[in-house]
Amino acid sequence: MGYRRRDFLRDATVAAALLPRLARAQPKQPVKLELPAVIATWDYGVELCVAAQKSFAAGGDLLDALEKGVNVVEDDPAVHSVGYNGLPNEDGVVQLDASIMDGRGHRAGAVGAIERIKNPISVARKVMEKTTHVLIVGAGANAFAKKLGFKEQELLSKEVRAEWEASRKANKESFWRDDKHDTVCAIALDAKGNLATAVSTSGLPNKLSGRLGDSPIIGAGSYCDNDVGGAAATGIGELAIKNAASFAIVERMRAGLDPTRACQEILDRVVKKHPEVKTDPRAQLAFIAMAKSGVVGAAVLRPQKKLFRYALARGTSAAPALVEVKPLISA
Ligand code: SD4
Repeated sequence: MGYRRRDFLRDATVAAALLPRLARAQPKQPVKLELPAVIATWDYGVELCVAAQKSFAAGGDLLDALEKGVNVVEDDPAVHSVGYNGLPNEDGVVQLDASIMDGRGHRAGAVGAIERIKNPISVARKVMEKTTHVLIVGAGANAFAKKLGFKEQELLSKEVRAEWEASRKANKESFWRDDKHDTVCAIALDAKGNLATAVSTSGLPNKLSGRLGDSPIIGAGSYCDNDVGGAAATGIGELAIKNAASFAIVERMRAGLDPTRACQEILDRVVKKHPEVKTDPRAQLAFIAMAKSGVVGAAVLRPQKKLFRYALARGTSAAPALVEVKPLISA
């Protein structure tokens, strides 16, 4: 049967009716975000991003940019709970944890409970690059660092020691303040689309000697997959470890969630598994994430004295933005 004028008119009418819908159904052009991109936790994330941008601008590799950025925070005496002037454990000793993960080759390195070395992220990078291991802890980590020429030094300033000693005399608990949640976490995406993550911390104040938090545990404190994205955590490390939080966030992104939804979903899951966190004002947990596209996201459990914000740098010259994150619960 031939194609008649009547058929043509019918098809043309149907097509015309469908047109707006078809136009709407066109796949959206993905917005091209400027690269490299760096996201980093807390307000000092700005200084981290600026150092990383400088490194990228000077031709530095993805890992150089992340390491240099984290080093700036580790070196900053005003930042408690990371590197120099970090918060001591129950014995008055600063024990630091750090990890780095390179999406290229899915490589990782970490150190735990390392002492007297102000830049544990740099030691973690050496673990990744110079050994077949992922995690070295305690005296072994110190010996490894020493062999590579890292200088040992006192990490505790007089002021923080005095504060810690005073709290021992008064009430141990008083050493805890919610403004001391400030592990540095950073995720970078270079112009070639490669991802890496880095985390560095002195961990929870007054922790038991030898306690490792989530920060040196790949999959808990940080994780990245070059095909999908990266994620990292700050807050009560035990919660992040028990829920393999960073790994879980990346897997939710792999399933198609945007970084913010992925972070929120895993935070929801933590709350469901540990309902006590809803009423414990000390229970804090926050995540940052970046997808392979450069889209970023974050989530935080509760408000605290120091707002949870992240710094975000796009490109190598624009000043990083500071973005506030709305808490999941209100108190
Ligand atoms: C830890 N997650 O050792 C770290 C502490 C932290 O903000 O992030 N504080 O459990």
